[in-house]
Amino acid sequence: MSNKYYITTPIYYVNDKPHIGHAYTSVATDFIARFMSLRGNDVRFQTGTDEHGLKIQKAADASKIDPIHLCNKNSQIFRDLTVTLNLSNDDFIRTTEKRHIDGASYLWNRLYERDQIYLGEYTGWYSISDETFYNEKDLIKQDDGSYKTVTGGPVEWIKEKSYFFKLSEWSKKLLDLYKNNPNFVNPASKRNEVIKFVESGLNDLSVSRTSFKWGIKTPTDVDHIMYVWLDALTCYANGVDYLDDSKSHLKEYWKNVIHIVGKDILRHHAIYWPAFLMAADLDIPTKIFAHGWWTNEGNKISKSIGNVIDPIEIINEYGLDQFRYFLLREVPFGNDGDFSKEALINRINSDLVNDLGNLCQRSLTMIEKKRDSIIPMITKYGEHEKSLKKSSETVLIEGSELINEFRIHEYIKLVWVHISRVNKYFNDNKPWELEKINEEEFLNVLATTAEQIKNIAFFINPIMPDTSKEILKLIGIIDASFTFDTMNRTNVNGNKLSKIKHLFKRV
Ligand code: ME8
Repeated sequence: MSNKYYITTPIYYVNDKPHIGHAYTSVATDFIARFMSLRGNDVRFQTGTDEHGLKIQKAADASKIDPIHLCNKNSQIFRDLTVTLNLSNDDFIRTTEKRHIDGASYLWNRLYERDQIYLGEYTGWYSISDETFYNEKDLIKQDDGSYKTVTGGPVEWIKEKSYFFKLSEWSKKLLDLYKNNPNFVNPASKRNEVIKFVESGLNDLSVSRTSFKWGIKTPTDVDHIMYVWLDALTCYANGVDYLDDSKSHLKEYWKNVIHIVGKDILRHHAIYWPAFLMAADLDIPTKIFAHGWWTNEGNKISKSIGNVIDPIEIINEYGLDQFRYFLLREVPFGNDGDFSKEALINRINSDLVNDLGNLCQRSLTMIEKKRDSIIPMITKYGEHEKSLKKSSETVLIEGSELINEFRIHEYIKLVWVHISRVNKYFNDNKPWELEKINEEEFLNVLATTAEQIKNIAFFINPIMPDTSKEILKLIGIIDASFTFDTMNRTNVNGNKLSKIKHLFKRV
């Protein structure tokens, strides 16, 4: 099996302002990408912006500007967000780029040539806010007789000429796919929802529009533009040149594809996307993971309530790594979560300041003061030192298994169990007393603690990449390549510390 992995996050709708959901999808995907690199996989990570559709055309019309100008401006806001969040993405694709338009057209042609697309007329419910067609049975009836989607958006009745994709013909193949690859849709609860939806019967899918212009013209009929989801989903394949006939080396990444998405867009990724690909005789992704949604202090986040959480404000107030840690640690990946400042502050003060910050501060300051900043040598592996070594190895082995199952918050818990063991080792050995009675033991405790601080810096790298670098810098490691292999080969004994400073501020 190839060591190359392609990890993707959904491309952001350029019409919205960045909110906590965008930050969450991206940071969680970044975690997975960084963790897999850490354990030696060759990872490619892509994000980008989704720029077509009626919503964008309407917004551009309202501001009397060309849609592409609105897209240019808003896409840059999201590109800046990837920097603010310290994402390790290799690519940022825009659906208005030529490579994307060419790829989407390539897929359309393949579907058309294989007789998977036919011309008809669409009459039914459409939600502009979700850019999604709905069956009446999947909508919620309001007191005034109108309908709303589960995400709360209004729907309108539309009637227009449209090309249809023969989705109904793919039900059996899709059900076989879920049955034969139980890990295709994750977590299991979401897989069951997808299976139920497909079992309830799939209608053919309207895949083109004629009532507005802001989209990719279908290559077989210039009066139609592609349905925005057919267009957008191809961004994943286009980022690695999969939808063209070139000999690009990036195509190799299409062998192991992991899509991380929010639960609201699981249907598009777990049903439409593999159906399009299978119908075009193309390879499908390996895994799809759907994460939950965040609420704000117990309330659904919505523009109309005005309680949208701006990730940049939180980062400015509390710090980036604090925010990343909170997002990943607070909620089991796959579940819904509630954002509250109180919960964020608790995590910062207890896990970051008390546990991790204090460990580094106390032990390294002792090396600074008592050993002129030179980390001593480990001279003995007694029972306690061996058990710390074992605890660290457990993080490596069990951690990797947990991440294979996307159990991010449990990995973090495991790392924190290790941190508390190192803290306990330091406390129980009382180096401040040992110094006076047994110098060799004293130095061994400092050296062992520093060695474990190095390991911890690697373990936290996918969660808090800046803090990870900062800790390594403190113990004299600069420009480390972030792999567990480097961790195992790097020795800190004899290193000179750089000037000690607090890693986290108590809130
Ligand atoms: O869906 N909590 O883009 P998007 C958690 N362009 N996650 C949330 C959230 C919340 N409150 N609100 C949104 C799109 N998200 C499409 C994707 S991919 C080919 C096209 C998540 O900008 C949402 O689930 O509306 C999605 O994963 C991501 O934010 C981007 O949403």
